[in-house]
Amino acid sequence: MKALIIVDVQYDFLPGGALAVPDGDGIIPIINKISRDFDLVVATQDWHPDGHYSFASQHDGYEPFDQLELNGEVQTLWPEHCVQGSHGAAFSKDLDLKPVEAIFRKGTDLRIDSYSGFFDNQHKRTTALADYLKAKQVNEVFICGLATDVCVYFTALDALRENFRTRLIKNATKGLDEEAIDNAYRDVKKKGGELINY
Ligand code: VGL
Ligand code: ZN
Repeated sequence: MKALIIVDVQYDFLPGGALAVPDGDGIIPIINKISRDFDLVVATQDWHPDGHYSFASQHDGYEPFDQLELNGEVQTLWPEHCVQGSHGAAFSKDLDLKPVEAIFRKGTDLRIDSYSGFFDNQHKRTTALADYLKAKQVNEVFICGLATDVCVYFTALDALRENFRTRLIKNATKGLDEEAIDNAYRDVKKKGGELINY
């Protein structure tokens, strides 16, 4: 059984948003078309409490995209984005949510960031996405959405770790940084994932 995972198609990651992915909106019609072909479609939603530690504004002297060490891990600092209940955290109205059976929210712990739709960045807390998919007899996942080099990438890595056959749909994902996107593609392939165009 195959499932489509739609990652973070939220206003803050779209043009005009706080952490906009250039041309991020271009993938929405493609996702809407693809999602009709799947028996199971789920979505992830970045959903941070106000004052989340991943926000540069929480760290004196730091700017968005700077890095610092948090809980022993390197954390990239971001502009404030996807604050719970805000417009920026909402799914784009252009994304067809009708086929989406379940939504997995992440980044809800004030102190720990979560790029992957499966686990937080420290692999301490699960969203239960893997158990959900396994309970539905899913063994293959297709991943699309935003941003290729951040949440799509880490979701793909965890899907591989959870032993799903993992395909990343290149023409239905957009990223922030060209070099990071290339590295993400290469790493997903190296770890046994497949890159496809749909
Ligand atoms: C994301 C940075 C911070 C993403 C989420 O959805 O790719 N990127 N939070
Ligand atoms: Zn975030």
